[in-house]
Amino acid sequence: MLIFNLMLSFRKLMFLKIMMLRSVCTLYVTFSKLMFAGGRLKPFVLICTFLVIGITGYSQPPVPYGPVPSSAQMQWHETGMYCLIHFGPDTYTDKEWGYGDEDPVIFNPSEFDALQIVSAAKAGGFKGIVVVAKHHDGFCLWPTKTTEHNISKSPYKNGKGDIIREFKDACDKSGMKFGLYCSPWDRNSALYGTSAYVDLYREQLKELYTEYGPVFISWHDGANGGDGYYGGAREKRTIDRTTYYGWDSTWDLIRRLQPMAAIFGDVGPDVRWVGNEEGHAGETCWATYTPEAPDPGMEAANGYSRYWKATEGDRNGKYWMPAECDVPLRPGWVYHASDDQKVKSPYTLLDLYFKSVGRGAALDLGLSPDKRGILHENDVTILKEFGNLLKTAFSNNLVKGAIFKASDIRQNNTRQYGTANLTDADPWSAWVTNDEIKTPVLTIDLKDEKTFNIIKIRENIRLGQRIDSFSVLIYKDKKWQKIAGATSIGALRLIRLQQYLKARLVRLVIDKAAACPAVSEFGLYAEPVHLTAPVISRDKSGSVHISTVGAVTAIRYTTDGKEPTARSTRYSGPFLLPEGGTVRARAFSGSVGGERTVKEFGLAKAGWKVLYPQSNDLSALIDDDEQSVAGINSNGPQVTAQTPADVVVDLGKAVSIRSFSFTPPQNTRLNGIADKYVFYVSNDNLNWKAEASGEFSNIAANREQQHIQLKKPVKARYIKFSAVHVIEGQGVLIAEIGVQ
Ligand code: FUL
Repeated sequence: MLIFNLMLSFRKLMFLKIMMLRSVCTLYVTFSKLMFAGGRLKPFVLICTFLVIGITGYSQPPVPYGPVPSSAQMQWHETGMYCLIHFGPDTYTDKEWGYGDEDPVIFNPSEFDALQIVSAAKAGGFKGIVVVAKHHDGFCLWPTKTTEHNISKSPYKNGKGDIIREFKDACDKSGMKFGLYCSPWDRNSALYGTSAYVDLYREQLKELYTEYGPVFISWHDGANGGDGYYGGAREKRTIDRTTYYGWDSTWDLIRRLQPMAAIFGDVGPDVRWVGNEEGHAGETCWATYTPEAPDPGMEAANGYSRYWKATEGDRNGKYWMPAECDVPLRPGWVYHASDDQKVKSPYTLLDLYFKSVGRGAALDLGLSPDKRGILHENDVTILKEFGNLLKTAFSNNLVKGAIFKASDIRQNNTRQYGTANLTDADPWSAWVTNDEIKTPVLTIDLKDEKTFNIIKIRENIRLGQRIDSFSVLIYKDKKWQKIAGATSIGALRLIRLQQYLKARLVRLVIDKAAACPAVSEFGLYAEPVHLTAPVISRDKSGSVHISTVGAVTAIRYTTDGKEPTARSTRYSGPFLLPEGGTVRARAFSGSVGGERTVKEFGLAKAGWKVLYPQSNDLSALIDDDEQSVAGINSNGPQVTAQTPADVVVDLGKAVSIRSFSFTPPQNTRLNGIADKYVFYVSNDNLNWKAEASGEFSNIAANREQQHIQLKKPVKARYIKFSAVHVIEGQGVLIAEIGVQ
């Protein structure tokens, strides 16, 4: 041990000598240069500076590892969570994507209130908003000179309105950051597909970034090309998304006008799409990334593709290109009254927060003002509850005041690199070790036993992503026991334990690092105890089952639209709901109620039969289980992106149908995903009447159940779902078909 310590001291001494020597040389060179340049006082100042550095600790800063964030990316990391606002003609047509032929006259919000929307986002703990200034339908929410298809042609404020200005002012007023999303795909423009459109698109960006800055993010989505109005041509236009937009020049333009804006796109350049619209990054999620062409066969007809790697990033990626996780608060991005009960719950949002922000990415939550031009009451309440939850969960860092003992501190310089940096107000000041120490240990004495279920850790990302993996241990039963471990840290890593743990001594062990670690925060927290939302399901016979986990005294439910209270019907076993309806349920512990679940059911499928195609077993598409998938590829010739595939279902008896639903497979593949449909009904399985047709907009990215309302209710015994187009591949994959 003594020899080891002596060797260590010798190494440190040598290290110091080398450093001193290096500094002296540098000084000598500088000194000579200045002398040569005729400077008289400057060398003196330099000598003094050198002496000060020497006396105060000859600090040798750690060298960054790999790519590091730019200033624009740093401010984006610090923003962490923001909201994406979709509001425009689609709000009034009840669609996710407009075709481009919408009459501006339909855009006339009676109570538009940007401050109500921005304030609700702020109450939810979000730090900024991104407004969709133009979506795929091409309607511009600001009075642009680039196209007639804009707000000045709407009755809103007699054509004098400017939604972007109002949002911008509301952000300034409430201290929220502001960002913009101007869709490159424009289904209205006659020029789309030509180079003149690219010029026009850049002009739109120029207007936006000159008039409405500063923006913290410039958001660009990847849905490009397909059919549309295109100035009346009503045709399909295909572009080569890798070359058409000339993104490099567009990025240059944005950088010039908004140098502090992070540019978001499917593959960066500053922030990458995480690869799903479910709001979560991979369990491992590196901020570094090397974009590659999409996997072969993954390119979609409308330009969508899946970047499988994006969810995780690349450990030694070429660029600093962290992930953004976008997800709507409701099932879709645009307001639909039929989704009023489907707003994600505060605990669902908290879960997404852990899986996005807590994995070093950002959370971008979609908000959709309703036809009035404000957020629906349910959305406002949920945002507020989520904000409170977040605040409560992270209000008390249990390591404050604890005693920290690090196995190593860089050059023993506790002031600059010591453990006090782990809990100070600066999120990036860090505990750093000497270059050769890559697997240090930090022991924390909390002084008392404390209960926690959240572990928080951060790296000083200005020095790159240095740590490969780490473990957290507690001292229990006279030994150190591992309670958690993870890989990537980066800007933030939150670990949410399955259960609350009690400990006085906690240890952070860096298991592997590419360079000496620079840990800038360590925290332990306890989220409020809560009763989990029950799970509601219905079997094929029409029986509803409700279950929950944890210690509860009762589950209570309603089927009449009322909120379940401690006096509502107590669930004592499955009950029948063959005609469908809405079930609301909550767990109770005494009189304290947990989070509620709302589930809507259509007609039970007990007597249903798939009549066509007959060749294989297709019962999976009417088994009320969205995880089981039926494949149809035997519709005469092989089903391709152009050839329709039909499914005929016998409902057993004539029923009244208000709407039909279609559930795509719940995976992320594009193969076999229907994006255009016709829905027919019949009473004799011979004469068919088309009751609805259209596109499942955005189904490539968002796999929510599609709900199509018929113009008026019809009575029928047979239904036919015809997939007239699939995004990719041959054949159609269907998880579920239903009627309501
Ligand atoms: C996607 C769009 O196609 C969706 O409609 C939505 O705007 C989402 C945020 O981005 O690319």
